[in-house]
Amino acid sequence: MRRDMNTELYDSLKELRQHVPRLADLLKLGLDDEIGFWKEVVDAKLLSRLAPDFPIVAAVCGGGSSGKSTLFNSLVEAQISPTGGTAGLNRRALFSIPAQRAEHQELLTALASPFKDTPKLLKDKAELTRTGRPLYCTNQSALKNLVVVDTPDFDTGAKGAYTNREVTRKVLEASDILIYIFTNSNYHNRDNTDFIAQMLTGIGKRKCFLVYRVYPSFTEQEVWEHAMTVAAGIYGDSADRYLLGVYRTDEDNRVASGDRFMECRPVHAAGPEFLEALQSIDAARIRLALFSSTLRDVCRQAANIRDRSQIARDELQLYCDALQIAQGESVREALKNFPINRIMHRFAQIWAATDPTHIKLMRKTGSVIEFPLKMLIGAAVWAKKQMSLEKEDAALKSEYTQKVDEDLVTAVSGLHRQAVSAELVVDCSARDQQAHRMTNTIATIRARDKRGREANPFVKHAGDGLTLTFRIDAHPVVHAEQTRLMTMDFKTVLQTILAGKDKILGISRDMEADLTQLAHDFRSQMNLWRKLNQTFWAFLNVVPATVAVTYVLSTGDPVGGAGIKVKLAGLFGAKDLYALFAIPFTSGLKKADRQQIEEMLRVMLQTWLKDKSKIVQELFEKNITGGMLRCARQNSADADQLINRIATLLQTCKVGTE
Ligand SMILES: Nc1nc2c(ncn2[C@@H]2O[C@H](COP(=O)(O)OP(=O)(O)O)[C@@H](O)[C@H]2O)c(=O)[nH]1
Ligand SMILES: [Mg+2]
Repeated sequence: MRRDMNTELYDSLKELRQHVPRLADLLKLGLDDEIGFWKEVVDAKLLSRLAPDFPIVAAVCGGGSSGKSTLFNSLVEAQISPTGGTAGLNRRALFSIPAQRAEHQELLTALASPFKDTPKLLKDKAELTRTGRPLYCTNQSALKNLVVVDTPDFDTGAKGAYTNREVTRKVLEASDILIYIFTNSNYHNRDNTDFIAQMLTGIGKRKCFLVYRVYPSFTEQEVWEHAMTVAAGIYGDSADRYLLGVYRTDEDNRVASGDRFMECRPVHAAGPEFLEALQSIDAARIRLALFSSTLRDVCRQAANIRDRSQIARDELQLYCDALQIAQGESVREALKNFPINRIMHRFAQIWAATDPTHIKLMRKTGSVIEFPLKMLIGAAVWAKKQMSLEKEDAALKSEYTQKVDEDLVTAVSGLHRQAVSAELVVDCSARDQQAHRMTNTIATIRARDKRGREANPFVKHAGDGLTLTFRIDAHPVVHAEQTRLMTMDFKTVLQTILAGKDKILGISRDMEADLTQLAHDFRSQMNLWRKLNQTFWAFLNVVPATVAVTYVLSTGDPVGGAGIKVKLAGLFGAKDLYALFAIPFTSGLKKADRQQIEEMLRVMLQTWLKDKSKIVQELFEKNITGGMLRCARQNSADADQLINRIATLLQTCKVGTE
């Protein structure tokens, strides 16, 4: 059960380690130092140690000549570490690793992670007396899951300074538990225990076995009392919580001469044998306890980065929305002139071609046209334009082409300027869906962001309360794309877009289909009488007096590929309609007829706008905004997934620390 939990925690942490830096990078949080530090802690302090099969690391420590090296050799069952006067001052850490695991280079590195250096195989015992990277040896001891470390001597050196202070700290940091050995001559030496206590305060308290090297004549009571002095020296009042066991090893000359290994026995006869106690250590639990505060810190930092990412993701969304609004504006700018002449012309052709046979017949005889209407339109116009479905006038064509050119240049310049700008400024109708979404996003950001920034993102109601102005900083995620766009020659961008304008001028296959559908819809809406309605038909043949009209959209809806809701204001009102077709206002079209014609024009414009918007939008995205939008959308979607995943992982890690 515990092992499983440990595995789950380990796996979650490992995944977290991948996702957090990736998330920060996706959203360009710019926290490289912070993230770098976080990764280091996770790798060195947690991941390397929490792997479920990671051996228990026990540091043998104590004052000089207490018998550390002798105990170390006894535990690994080999005379490896030099003991006694011949040893000189031990200056390096010596890791003894079960032989079958010594092959794993990563394990070696992980074991010595505080040293930031992989241990080197001990070849010559004299190496121990020189400073340098940690050393290791292999052992064949029965304790397959135990790594024992011989700690350098840390007694006070000159002027109260501790020799090997740093190496000792690193050894203790690398260890899960301590085996503290002391003798009758140093058990009351506060310098030694204070030093250890001080070290443990910095790196986290390790639990400890006490080993008292003592004369056989000492009673259990004496041994216990002296041991408690040491325990209190290291752990103060909380010694109980940290003591794993108290053992004695009786002075023995055969041990001193290297003929025997030390033997440790429990001070209280009922206690478990030393090796047994070592073997039954619950590594997972000890490590969790040891690293829970580090784990909590790491999780807190990860949660913080996730929170900041959420804000950055929202800001990115906001920028994306604003850029789309800016693009929509430019698309409309490019399509400011509706080629009413051309579209009506084409629609009349379609209408005629799809007329039922009997109507075609009636039309030929001219009997569908009523007198007042003939008057209204004017005989001359009628004669000239009736059924004039031949080729479009070349002059009209070039006039419209020129308008489109001008509109495109204005639109492209505007969009390009917005796209490379450090701040997007867009206006939007307050009733607009997109405006709504952006306002909500801004509110969410404000609520989440404790930095209390006011200036950006920014939204302001215009005096009329109907228009919103958004000012949105260019998001770091699109900076690279902005730079790319800026280094491109603007004239080339413009030329490329202008080169694609043929698609704007022509009537696409899609639009043909839409117009045919439109004709069908109109016809099916009319009753039999309406089918004969001369006004409608006559009207289709009155080619408008102008090549193109500038229309006004009353909504700020973004122009997207699908379904545009266009409301036209002011243009096709009663008077405008007459003006458009050069019909005298006094001729008095029936209200119903006028409404029908208006409706037809509205739908035609809408059909055209839908078709062309898509084309222009594609042109703009291909040449200006596409890279930015793609990158923003992709990163935003990826970040979203990571944010959710990180939340789940943090949950698992939190359970792990409880
Ligand atoms: N008489 C006796 N001497 C011991 C025993 N254990 C260690 N020593 C001696 O105590 C001295 C210091 O031991 P050592 O392991 O080098 O201590 P370290 O400096 O803490 O590593 C050496 O001369 C050892 O031979 C023991 O059980 N009995
Ligand atoms: Mg030694």
